[in-house]
Amino acid sequence: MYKQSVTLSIGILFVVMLFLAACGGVQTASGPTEVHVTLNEFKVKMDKTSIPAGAVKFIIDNAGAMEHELVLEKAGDDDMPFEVNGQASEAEAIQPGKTTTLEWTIDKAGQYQLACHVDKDNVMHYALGMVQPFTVTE
Ligand SMILES: [Cu+2]
Repeated sequence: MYKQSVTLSIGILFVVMLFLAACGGVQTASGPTEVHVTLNEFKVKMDKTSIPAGAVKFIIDNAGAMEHELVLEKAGDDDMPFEVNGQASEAEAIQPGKTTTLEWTIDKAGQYQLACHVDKDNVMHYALGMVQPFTVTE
């Protein structure tokens, strides 16, 4: 009787471990956080403004009539993209009607922003409101 219940307990434990392993697997396979960004004259719109730290994929749609760009930077900065291995956290020269992506890993929680720093024909997009702050959580 004792032996039987021990065998049963080990069996249940095994099933529980399998279940936990499966859940962990789902989490690691989920990939970067996807954020949809829409650019317009003169706004930057995000479908979410709070994301967890880690890999993020911005899917950027230029729905405006002008060329725009998108710079990922610290909140309050003015055209200060991050740089890692010679790569900058920005997508430049996005033509009207075009969609592009920017993938980046944000390790640190804090306040960031997505901004357009195109300054053409005396039109400073950033000054006209093309900036959207967002929060990165732990
Ligand atoms: Cu712009």
